[in-house]
Amino acid sequence: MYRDQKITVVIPCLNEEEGIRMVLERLPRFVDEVIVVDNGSTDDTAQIAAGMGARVIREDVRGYGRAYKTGLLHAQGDIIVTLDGDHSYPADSLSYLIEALIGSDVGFVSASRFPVQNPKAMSWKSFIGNKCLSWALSVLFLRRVRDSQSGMWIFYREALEKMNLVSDGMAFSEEIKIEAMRHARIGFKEIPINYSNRAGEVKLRPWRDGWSNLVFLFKKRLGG
Ligand SMILES: Nc1nc2c(ncn2[C@@H]2O[C@H](COP(=O)(O)OP(=O)(O)OP(=O)(O)O)[C@@H](O)[C@H]2O)c(=O)[nH]1
Ligand SMILES: [Mg+2]
Repeated sequence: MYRDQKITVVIPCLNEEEGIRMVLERLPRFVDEVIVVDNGSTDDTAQIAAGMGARVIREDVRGYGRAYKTGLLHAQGDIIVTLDGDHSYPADSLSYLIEALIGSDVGFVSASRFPVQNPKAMSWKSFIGNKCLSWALSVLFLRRVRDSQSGMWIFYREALEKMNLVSDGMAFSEEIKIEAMRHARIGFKEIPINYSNRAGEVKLRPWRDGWSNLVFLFKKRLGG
């Protein structure tokens, strides 16, 4: 519990045996529930997470969004925090991020990796891809967003009831932010965080994922 709020952390994982141990070790003790969504890993991610006390939920259909949709269905906390299993987000900074949510007038906070504090943490391809997608989102939805691809969000669970989340892929990251900012009773803001190099192998397919995210943004803009 943190300030009388039950806290759930949801972590989607595809072969993150290297990172997940470090992420779980760094999580603060006040976290009430940790859900690791195992997206068909062939390594020891699930065993390590379960051994460290996380609730492991299996989702065999691959996809970042798919993994999140399954994991979020099981979350029971008042406040949900998400992050990658690759140890790139600051798992020990949860109180700073939760305070930012509680102290604000919005229901959804996204942790922005920009401005980049450690230039080595993000490849140039990811940097350019993120900038282009963030720019496209900002222009299409008339709202400045610095980091449309951030995977660390802090939000009230009740916000989920108001959102229409359908994407199975990486575009889920933009979709949840757009849904939050468009809904008058949720509201969206970003706060900066420190970001580190990921542990383990890169899973992102920059060209394919970048392109499908861009197509998603246009479809979402046109389709409502
Ligand atoms: N790419 C990808 N990630 C998945 C999938 N299912 C679960 N994940 C997890 O979702 C999180 C985000 O994926 P990453 O590959 O780290 O994406 P990213 O953070 O944009 O890219 P990096 O900068 O390489 O970390 C990680 O914890 C993955 O293990 C999937 O189907 N594809
Ligand atoms: Mg990552």
